[in-house]
Amino acid sequence: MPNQPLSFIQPPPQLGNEYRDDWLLSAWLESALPGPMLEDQRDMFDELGRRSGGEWYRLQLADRLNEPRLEQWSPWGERLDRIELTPLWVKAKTWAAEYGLVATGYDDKLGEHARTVQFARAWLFIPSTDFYGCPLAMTDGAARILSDADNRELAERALPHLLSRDGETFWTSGQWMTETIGGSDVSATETTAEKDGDGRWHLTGRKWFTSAATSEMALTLARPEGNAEGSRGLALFYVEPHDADGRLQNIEILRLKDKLGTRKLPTAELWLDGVPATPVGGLDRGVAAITPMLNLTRTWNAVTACTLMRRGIALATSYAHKRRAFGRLLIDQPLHRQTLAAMEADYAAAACATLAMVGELGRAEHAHPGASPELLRILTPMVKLGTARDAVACTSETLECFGGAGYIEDTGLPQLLRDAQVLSIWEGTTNVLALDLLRALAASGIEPWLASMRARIAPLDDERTRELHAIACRALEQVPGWLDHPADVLEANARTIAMNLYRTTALVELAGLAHRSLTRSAEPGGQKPLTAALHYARNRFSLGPIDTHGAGWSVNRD
Ligand code: UCC
Repeated sequence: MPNQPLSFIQPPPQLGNEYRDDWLLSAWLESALPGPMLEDQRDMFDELGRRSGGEWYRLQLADRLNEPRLEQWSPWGERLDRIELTPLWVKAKTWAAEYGLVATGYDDKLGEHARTVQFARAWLFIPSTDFYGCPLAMTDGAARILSDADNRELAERALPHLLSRDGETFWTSGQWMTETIGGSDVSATETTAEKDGDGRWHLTGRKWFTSAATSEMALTLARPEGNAEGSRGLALFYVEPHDADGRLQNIEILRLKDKLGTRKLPTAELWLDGVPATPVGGLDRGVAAITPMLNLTRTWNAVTACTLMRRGIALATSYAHKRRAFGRLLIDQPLHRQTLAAMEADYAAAACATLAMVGELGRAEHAHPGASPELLRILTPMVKLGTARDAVACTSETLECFGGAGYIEDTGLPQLLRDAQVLSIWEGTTNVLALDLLRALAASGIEPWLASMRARIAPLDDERTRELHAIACRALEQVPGWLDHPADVLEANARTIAMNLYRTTALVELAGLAHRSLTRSAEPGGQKPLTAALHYARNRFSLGPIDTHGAGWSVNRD
């Protein structure tokens, strides 16, 4: 029997050019970027799309079993603490630099569109490079903080590396926040900062979860001696973990973390034993000082969520054109088509909410007359939490689209779901972000968001998009009712409120894209956003009820 030729071999799914095949991303870029700018960028998008669906995807599959390795000791007893990265990760650093995946966000020639161009490139890079987006996210956050900080010396030292387009000189940055006592509640950070006789600072403590531990620099929090407890007593420090010979300076790598997913990331537990460090700014308000980095890593998190959804859909759609069951291709079976359509509608909605947030980020950073920093502050936690949960659902559905094959490791499919699961945990869990959204709403009120939504739906009141307009209007009418409650009711319902606002944002942005695409193009491709928007509005869009009675929130207290 083993030598018998198999009567049937299932052709695997294949990817094409991930830029050309992603109608949503193309439609968004067409409507968001000025024509000449899009023409300038198109070759690079095309190249990234080709490599993402070809060479990089194949490398990712070939690299499947490789993981970073920690070499702690030499055979002769010398402490080494060296991390060997996976082959794909080693290459990804050069590609990231050469495609300007961080630098483009700071390219003043692109003005308020710099973030859209940057994240469009990242969109294509991320799903084929084993979460190399993680160090890029933190690098972006560090570049933002150092660009804005009043610390010329640090900016002059690090920024040319963080924004380099040359793999040899490009640096990535870590973000060392999490400690055993403080994962979500960072204010409890135990790491201390001490000044020596020469005025230099040294940090001591255990950092429990430091992703990309091989980075050339990191931003981290520590409590200067004598400072008060709580987040205001923390300060933000800059650290270069290695000396000129590439040896760790006063840092021990205790272990690499044994994680459910993102296993190519060398996430480590570190012991800081008097590490030399430089304050980025003042010696207090450290949590507030690091929030620009947090908000950027949350933006990357949302982009990553969309790209994993898109990758799952691309693979499942390809497979549906190759897999025959019950006498027909899957793509010809109405229920399977409906499943794929739902995934695509969810992706389109998540992507529009995310790209709208990215556009808002670009406008805010360039002080564009239409910018609203308050709106951006509201959108960031909302879109991060919503897209993360959508990505987990969509990648889970992806696996089901393959039946048993989706559960088999060497198809490379289970990694999608494992990786997606991190998105709703790191950079703030769903609940932490829902509370952060309430914090943002307490500061600005809901008006910046409501004004933006109203402005976006106004043009939809025409023949082709009237149904979408009506559904969006009904949702907006309910918003004041979600928010008009005492603080304890708001807190208990923060997640429902956040998801309702996220879904409404996603619907409005997708409907807006549908309208702009119809107006611009009479070609059949111009209809796709409308089809997805109608499917989303009719079948996927649902709003949760606010629990004002406390039945849910008093569960299991006794
Ligand atoms: O380190 C990590 C591993 C890296 C992995 C990188 C992944 C990249 C993914 C990319 C995809 C590929 S993960 C670390 C993750 N940890 C977190 O995200 C922390 C989660 N916890 C929170 O977000 C909490 O809400 C805290 C820590 C921010 C709460 O801090 P406090 O101090 O208890 O709360 P406060 O007092 O409300 O906030 C302190 C100040 C306030 O300002 P002031 O002092 O002016 O009143 C807040 O308004 O910070 C302000 N603030 C913010 N400002 C708090 N959050 C924000 C915000 N998001 N934006 C602006």
